[in-house]
Amino acid sequence: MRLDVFTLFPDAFAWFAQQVHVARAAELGVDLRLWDYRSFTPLRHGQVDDAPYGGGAGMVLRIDVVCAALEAAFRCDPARVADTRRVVELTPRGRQFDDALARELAAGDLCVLCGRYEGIDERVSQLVTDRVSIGPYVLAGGEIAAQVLLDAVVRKIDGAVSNPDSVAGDSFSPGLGGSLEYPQYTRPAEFRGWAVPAVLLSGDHAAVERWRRERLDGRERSGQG
Ligand code: 6GU
Repeated sequence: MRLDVFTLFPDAFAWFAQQVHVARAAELGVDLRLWDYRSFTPLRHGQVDDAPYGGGAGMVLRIDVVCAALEAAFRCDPARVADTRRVVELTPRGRQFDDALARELAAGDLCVLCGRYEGIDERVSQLVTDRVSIGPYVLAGGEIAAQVLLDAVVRKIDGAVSNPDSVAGDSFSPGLGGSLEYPQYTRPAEFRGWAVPAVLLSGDHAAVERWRRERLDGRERSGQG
């Protein structure tokens, strides 16, 4: 499986690439490649962005720069890259990312385009299969969003997480019927007077199961209650 990431800040992915499940995926043949738009720009002085037509604040990543990077990486017409893989643009205007989409994106080769500044020229829509946001708020760039997406996608790759039960039981996964995981405790059994629920220490597996089932979907209340 190929995972190609296009970014102006490849260094931002160094920590991510070292995560245990990502390193494990690499051993299983997942080929993570980071591409710097700036290395492929056809413009002088490494220029990658420009002012928006119609005026307004900020700078927009140029479509010719994005195309040049895709062409160099895949050695084909940039508009054809989407014929063989999902091509995801990360943008706050995209469809909200969730567990089901993570599962879909893990099923084959994946190409991820990070935006910066005010985003990528809208004509990037000619190149992508998906436009994805990680939530209803605006980040300065797509790099953190890409790592959120890739972290979740790599977890779905068979063998990337050593204990498969750990992925099957993830919050929001079909294994939990889309629910959140139950609460977890570990030693000490009591600390500062804060006790672990007695049922978890009882050794009664059926009772533990029942207790956990009752606590699925224990969504935390927001500040407003
Ligand atoms: Cl994918 N990008 C940016 N810049 N902001 C976001 C986002 C993406 N998802 C939520 N906010």
